[in-house]
Amino acid sequence: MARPKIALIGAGQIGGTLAHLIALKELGDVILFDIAEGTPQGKALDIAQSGPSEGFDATMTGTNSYADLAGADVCIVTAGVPRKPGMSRDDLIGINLKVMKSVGEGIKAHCPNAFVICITNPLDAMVWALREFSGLPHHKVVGMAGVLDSARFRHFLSLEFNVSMKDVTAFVLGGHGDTMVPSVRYSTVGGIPLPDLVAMGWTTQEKLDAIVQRTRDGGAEIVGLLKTGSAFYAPATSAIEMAEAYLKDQKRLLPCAAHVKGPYGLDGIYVGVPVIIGAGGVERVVEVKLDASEKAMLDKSIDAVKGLLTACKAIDPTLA
Ligand code: A3D
Repeated sequence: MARPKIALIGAGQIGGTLAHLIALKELGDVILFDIAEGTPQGKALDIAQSGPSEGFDATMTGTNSYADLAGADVCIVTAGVPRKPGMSRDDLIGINLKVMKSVGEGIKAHCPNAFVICITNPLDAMVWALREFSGLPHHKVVGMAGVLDSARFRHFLSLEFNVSMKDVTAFVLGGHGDTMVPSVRYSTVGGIPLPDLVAMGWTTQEKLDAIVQRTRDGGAEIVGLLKTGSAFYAPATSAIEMAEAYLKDQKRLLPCAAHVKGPYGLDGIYVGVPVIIGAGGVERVVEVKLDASEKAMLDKSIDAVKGLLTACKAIDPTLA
C-alpha cells in the first residue's frame, strides 16, 4: 500500500519541525511547500539526509508549486507570519488572512480530499477563514491549539506535583488566546481531579491559579525568550498528534478548534472544544457539563473569537 502523502504548507520553523517528526515517525511521504524559493527544497534535502542515520523510509520533497500537493491525504498549514515580542496573536490578522486566501484556494484546487490542520494565528479566525476559502467540509478542517495549550498546562502541573507528565491530563476549552479556559475541574493527576489535590494538600489554590495564568501566557513567555519568533517544537508535536489520530483512525479525544454547531449552544463557529478525531476527520464534538464560572469564561472567549471574525469580514468582504 502506498504511504500517505502529507503536505506541509509553510516551511518555516514549525513546517520544518513537522517534516522531521513525520520522517522520524514514518507517518508518510512529505511535500513541503512555501512561497520562499529554496527554503522548502533546502529543508527537504536536509531532512532526507538524516534518513540513513535515523533509518526511516519516507520521501521529502520541497516545492513552490501548489500542483505538487495533488492527492495529499493530510495538509498542515503554518504559512504566514508568527508574532514578535509585544505583539498579540490578533495583530497578525491582516497579513495572515491574505495568506489563508491563497492557501485555501490552493487546497481547493489540488487536494480537496485532505484532512486539513491549521496552525496559523490568530488560530480560531484563521481556521475559519481557511475553511471558507477552501470550501472543504467542516469536519475535514480543524485548528491546532488545544493540544498545545493542554500540553503546556500538563507540563506545568507535572513540575508542581513532581509527577510524570504522562500521568497528568488537562482540559482546555475556548479560543487560543488570552481568554482560553484551562479547566481545573476536568484536569487530573492519575484520575484525581485538581480540586481534590488542593484538598489533599498537594498544592494550594493560589499556586493552581498561577499555573492557569502561566498556561494562558504560555505562548507569550516563549516569544519573550526567543525574541525572533514563536514556539515551534511543541506546536509541531501537537499537530502531529492530531494528524496521527486521523491517519491511524485512533479515535483520539483531543481539544481542537473545531466547527461547533449545536453543542454549547453555538451556531456554527470555530472554537476550542473536545473532539474525537479518527478516519472520518472530526467525528464528534464532545459537550461536557460546565459550571457557571466555566460557562462565563467560555462565553467571554467565544466573544473574543467573534470579534476576530468581524475583523476578518471587514478586511475581506467576500467572507461576510
Ligand atoms: P515561520 O518560521 O515564519 O514560517 C512561516 C512560513 O510561512 C515562512 O517560511 C514563510 O515563507 C511562509 N509563508 C508566508 N506566506 C506564505 C504564503 N502565502 N504561502 C505559503 N507560505 C507562506 O513561522 P512559524 O513556523 O514559527 O509559525 C507559523 C504560524 O504558526 C504563525 O502564524 C504562528 O503565529 C503560528 N503558531 C501557532 C501556534 C498555535 O498554537 C496555534 C503556535 C505557534 C505558532
